[in-house]
Parts: sequence; structure tokens; C-alpha cells
Amino acid sequence: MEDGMPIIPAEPYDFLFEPEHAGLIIIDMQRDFVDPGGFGEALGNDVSLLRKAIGPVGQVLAAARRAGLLVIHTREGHRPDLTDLPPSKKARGRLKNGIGDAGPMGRILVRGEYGHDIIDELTPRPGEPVVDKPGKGAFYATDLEGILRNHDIRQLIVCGVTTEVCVNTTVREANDRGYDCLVLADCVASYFPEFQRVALEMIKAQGGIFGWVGESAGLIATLAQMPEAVPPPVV
Ligand code: TIU
Repeated sequence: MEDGMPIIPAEPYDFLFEPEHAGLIIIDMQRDFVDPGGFGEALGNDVSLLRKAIGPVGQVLAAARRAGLLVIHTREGHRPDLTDLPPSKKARGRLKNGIGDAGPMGRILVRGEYGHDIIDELTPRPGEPVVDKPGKGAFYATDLEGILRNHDIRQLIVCGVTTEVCVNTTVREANDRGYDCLVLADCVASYFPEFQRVALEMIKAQGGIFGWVGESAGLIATLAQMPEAVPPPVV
């Protein structure tokens, strides 16, 4: 505790947690990125590296729900008519089966398709906003900033995939907008172990140039000391 404020062990220094103004954001834990047989695996990636985060994210999610933190989920994807898909994004990678095409779990990264949705282990609950984003960052072309403002959120606990792509982009966007981000190292994951390491280094370097890096255990221990929240009525 510092001035009554809980402290979460983190790097480059302890994170002063303001639970009243903190939200949990879970980035793109979608079947197409994380599940065997999805788009990510079809691209040749080893999804087991991403799946390591599922357990810790689930524990953080349960602790955050119990404590009454605002929980926000994001999904990367596009309208079925692909009008929000930049031609550059569609062309990138010269894929035979790319965004909008038929994939192993439906049309790839298209809203409403099975593969686009969040994995069963982390299904959003009613009342938890799901932010659909066309880009890598969760702020770009979404209503996330309005949601955070309406809930007086100033701190973001960040989980999800992938560490160097959508997690890093979102943390940088949040940082420029004045949010303090605590990224939980065991709750984010990359297809590339080297990128996982370096992406976390980048966040906490230079005195926390983009934010803090901690572990789920530190946050969960702090949340466990808070009284159980009465869930708001679902509307
Ligand atoms: N969510 C997210 O990170 N989207 C990606 O495309 N990530 C990759 O690592 N490709």
C-alpha cells in the first residue's frame, strides 16, 4: 500500500493500482488466432505458444469480475461486405486464403463468423463491452475511448494476443491518450518467443516509456483483497 493505494509489483517500478479507475482489456482472444485449426495455424504458426496465456487470462478475468472491474473484450475483424477492409490489408502477405476468404472456421476475420469470435474459455458475459476493431490498435476506428471515459477509466490492465502486434499497438495508442497500462507478461502471447520477450522489453524500457509489465499473480493477489462486487443488473 502507498497512501492507501494498492501496489502491484511491476517493472520498471511498482504499479500504483487505482481499482476505481481501472479496467481489464482482453485483446483478440479469438478462435482464428488461438485455436488449433484456425487461421493462425493455417498460416503455419504454432498456436500452443498463444494457448499458454489462456489459463492465466481466465484467472485474471475471474478475479476482475469478482472485484467489479470493467472488463472489455476486443476482436479484430471486418464487416461481411469488407467495406472497412483497407485494400492494403487485404493484399498483405499475398495469401491464397486471406481476410474475407473461406477459412477453416468460416470467412477469415469476418464479424459473425465462428473463427472471428472469442474462444469458449473466455466468453464475454452480458454487460462486458466487446469492441470490434478493424485494425491492430483497439482505439483506431472504435468507440473504446468513449466507453473508457464514460466509466472514468484511467488505467488499463492489458491481456491478449499477440504481444508485438495488437497488444503493443493498443498500449501505444492508450499511452498517447493518457492511460497507464499494466501489461501482464503471462497473459499476453506471441507466435514468436523472441518477439514476446522484446515486445515486453519495449513497453517497460526507458522508465516505462509505454507502461508497466507485471504478472497475473500480483494483480490477482491485490484483487483478492477487495470486497466482492455486487454485479450490476444486466440490461
Ligand atoms: N490480434 C493480433 O495481434 N492480430 C494479428 O494479426 N497478429 C499477428 O501476430 N499476426
